Amino acid sequence: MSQLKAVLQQKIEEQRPRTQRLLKEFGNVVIDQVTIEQAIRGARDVRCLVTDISYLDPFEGIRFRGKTIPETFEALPKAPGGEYPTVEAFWYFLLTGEVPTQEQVDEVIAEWKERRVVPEYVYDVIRALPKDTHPMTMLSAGVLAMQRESKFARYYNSGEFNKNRAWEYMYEDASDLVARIPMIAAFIYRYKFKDDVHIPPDRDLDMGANFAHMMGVPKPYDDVSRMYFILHSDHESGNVSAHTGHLVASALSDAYYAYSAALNGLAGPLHGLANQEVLRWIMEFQAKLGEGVEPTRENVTKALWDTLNAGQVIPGYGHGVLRKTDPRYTAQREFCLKHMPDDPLFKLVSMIYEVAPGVLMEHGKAKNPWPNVDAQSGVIQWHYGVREWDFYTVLFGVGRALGVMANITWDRALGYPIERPKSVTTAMLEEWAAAG
Ligand code: AMX
Repeated sequence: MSQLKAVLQQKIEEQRPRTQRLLKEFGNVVIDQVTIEQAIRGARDVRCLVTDISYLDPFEGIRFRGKTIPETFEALPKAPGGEYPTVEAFWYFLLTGEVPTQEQVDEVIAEWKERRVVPEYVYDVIRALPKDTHPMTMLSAGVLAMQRESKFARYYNSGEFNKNRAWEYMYEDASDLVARIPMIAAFIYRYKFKDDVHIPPDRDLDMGANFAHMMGVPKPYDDVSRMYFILHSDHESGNVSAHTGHLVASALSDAYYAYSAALNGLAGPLHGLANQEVLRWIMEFQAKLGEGVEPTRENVTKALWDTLNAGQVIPGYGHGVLRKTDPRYTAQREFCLKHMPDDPLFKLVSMIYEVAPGVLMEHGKAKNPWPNVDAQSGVIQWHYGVREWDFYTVLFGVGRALGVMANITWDRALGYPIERPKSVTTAMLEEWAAAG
């Protein structure tokens, strides 16, 4: 058994009695109430999900396993010659809550090289789609096609299914999926945008560096990839992609079914697709401005108001939980300030950052006028030559797999049941409203 799996098993054995005790002794303790508004408006802020992988404070932002983004970057072993931790180190940390040693990281890196082989039929499925199909559809279809490989599904059908051991098979699928999804993503990129000419993987490289290599983008894109996948991994359980993954897996659907579904949610413009929307907005703005005309506070302000007055949202701004600038935005901004401070698009994004919160406050609708992760991420991709913005949500999907896969492994470990919230009718709400 790998060190990661052994440590995970130990953590699971320590955690199970805590969950059991809460259920048996304190199951009736009330932790929230639900208002009519929350029932109608997307269950916002209702506390009814449990995860230890990450926690999102509205003002502080995300903590992965108790650590802020800077603390996470600081604590984990870095890739050789890189500024950021390897994705493999982060995976170990997300699953176990422990900072791995270099030796433990090396073991995961070696394991992923074995796991990452994608069956050829997955690529055939993607190739069978019309070439102008959205890359997110291709990714979701590729992941779904791979369901045939599920060790969890095979175990379930073996006649020996034991709930206590289900996590082991989910862990196998989860590990295969996180190792394979960057391969599928790089394939989609080169199939769609680089004349179907592919670059074989390099056995000497960790996941982030190998992804950059297969994309055909030189350094520091290896570090960009590591940073990007870590930042996009998890944002507690309630967001559309994480929640979808958790929900689908709760029916004992395997990791491939669950993650294909999660990707379909990520593909929505109010969620992951917002990063592509940000780039589209910026390009439309520049086109309207005309060749050689500099963006100014005045013309950016006007463009933002034009968007709002047309009844559209400003992509990359606002959030369901956050009430300040997203630290994932800040982390990427710091990268830009260090590596590409003079990039014209970065300057424009910075100008939008100066102006948009004020505009949104004056507009008076958004509860959070500050930027989220998507406001900054596309600009970095653009800078390093990945300019096909249709592809950006696929990158998000590669990163988000880490969080969803860690969560559904733990879901099975802790024996979480099928998820099934209760609905009520409008007439019932009216009755309760009348009764005060
Ligand atoms: N521009 C314009 N209006 C906005 C807005 C924005 N960026 N953000 C919120 N609003 C509006 C909402 O549309 C809503 O209007 P309505 O009352 O007419 O329906 C009102 O403000 C209140 O919304 P809210 O409670 O502040 O936000 P929410 O929790 O309902 O939605 C989110 C959150 C992210 C969907 C929303 O802020 C939004 O649409 N932002 C733009 C898209 C985006 O950046 N999405 C990415 C989020 C991060 C991610 O998941 N990747």
